[in-house]
Amino acid sequence: SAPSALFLSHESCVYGYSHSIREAKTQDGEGTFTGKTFPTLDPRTGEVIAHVAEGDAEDIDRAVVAARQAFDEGPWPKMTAYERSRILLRFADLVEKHSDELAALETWDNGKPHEQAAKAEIPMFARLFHYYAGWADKIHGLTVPADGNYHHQILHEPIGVAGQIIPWNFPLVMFAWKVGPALATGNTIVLKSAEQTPLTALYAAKLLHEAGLPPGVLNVVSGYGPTAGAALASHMDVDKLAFTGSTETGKIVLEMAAKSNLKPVTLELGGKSPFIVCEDADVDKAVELAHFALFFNQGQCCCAGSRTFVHEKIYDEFLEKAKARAIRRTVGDPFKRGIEQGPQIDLEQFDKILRYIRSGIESNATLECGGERLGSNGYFIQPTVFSNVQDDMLIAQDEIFGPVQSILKFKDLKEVISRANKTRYGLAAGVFTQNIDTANTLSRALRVGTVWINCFDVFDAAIPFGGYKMSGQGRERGIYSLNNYLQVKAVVTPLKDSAW
Ligand code: TXE
Repeated sequence: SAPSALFLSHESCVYGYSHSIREAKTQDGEGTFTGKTFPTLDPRTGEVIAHVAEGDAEDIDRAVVAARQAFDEGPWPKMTAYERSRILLRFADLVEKHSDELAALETWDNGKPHEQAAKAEIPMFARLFHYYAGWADKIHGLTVPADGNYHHQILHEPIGVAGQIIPWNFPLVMFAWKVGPALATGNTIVLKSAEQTPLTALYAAKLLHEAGLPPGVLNVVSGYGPTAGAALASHMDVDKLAFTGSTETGKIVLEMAAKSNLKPVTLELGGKSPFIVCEDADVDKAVELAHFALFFNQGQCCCAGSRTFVHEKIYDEFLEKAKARAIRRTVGDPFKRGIEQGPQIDLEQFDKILRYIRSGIESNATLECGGERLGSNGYFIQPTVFSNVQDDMLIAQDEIFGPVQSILKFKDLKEVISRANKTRYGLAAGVFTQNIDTANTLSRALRVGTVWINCFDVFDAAIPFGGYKMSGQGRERGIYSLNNYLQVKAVVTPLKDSAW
């Protein structure tokens, strides 16, 4: 019979979660095809948390076969929508019940502050599934009064087997953005988690199974991008691909999708979001929000406000206060109370961020504070602030994905609009002003998928998220995300004149 998930096994878990993780094997107890494993590391120390079964192309293939069988033979797509909704609701309730384990695993595998995981991300994860459970029985087509003596029906059908590739910065939230709409619309799934953070996807899959999700509907494969990820993107029997990650890899998977079976692709990619502080801003509040916009989640957010544009009239005061705030930021063990910043995800990202800091110094931006690793263990980086940043510097153009704030000075609105838009990205923007006209002008002029005015990183299950330009294609969350997983079928039937 089709396995409900392909995963894990193997020892060496601490904290008492080993039991749950070990349980998360395939239903029939199979391991991966090759029997290979890879270690997942604790970013606080670089030590191994667990060895995870390493899925490769053959495992993706088995997972796709299982998902196809579950799609074709049911019961999932053929269940009543209400039954599907009930399973999703039960899952969301189980998430709430197991929120302690999920939050601890998320922090352990990712390094994010435990308070953030426990108070914001796990509740958001459950909320997303409550939201999508609500959609399951409200998805329907149309009847259209088209020309001619015909009955025109438009059916909205599940697309089939969805391939989903997710990153490591918000492992559970990314899981929900992808799995939620795909399940609500009646699809089956093969999901490849990020190799840095495989644990919570496995735990969530186990809970979905417990909630009553039938075998084969969700198949989680842990593994690497160029092997498992590439096999999924180029698979001939996957009907749709959803990807979140770097713009570079986004281009690769789009090409693979085109070269294989032309599966439609949604992409949520990198960003270089402007955060614009206007001259009328309350400086203290603007400093705090700009700090949050950049440093939240160790700076590892696709929508991070990574270009802080400050009006020249308040620039000096803002700079002093932004620097003081960064120096005050508490960095350390993410399991400790009051810690605002944990370690970066891994050595590769850690090195990348330090390289960008060196590039900022070499290009003559002014290093106001930070700039170095913190301690000698794990992947901690000092909160770093650069001033005197110019648009053409690498630190103002590339996604650093770390705790590095770049502050730029501007004179007027026209200028800042043009500079804010002068990037290959278009994911989000922040605007800080007390003037409604300025807010309206900027929100219309900025070529980005989300504009936050006097707030930042406000996320809601019902509000679409996605990018302009090279930040992606399509939208996730909200009503828009459902269409990513639906086919549209027109059914035309002649009407008998005599029937009228
Ligand atoms: O990303 P990748 P990485 C950005 C951020 C970061 C940079 C690199 O700037 O510094 O990307 O991070 C899978 N075929 N973002 O290397 O490679 C991979 O296994 C198929 C922004 O982690 O894009 C993982 O599951 N799949 C971002 C996922 O793609 C492949 C979040 C993301 O990895 C693959 C993360 C391949 N050839 C990083 N290669 C955001 N938008 O939030 C890799 N993968």
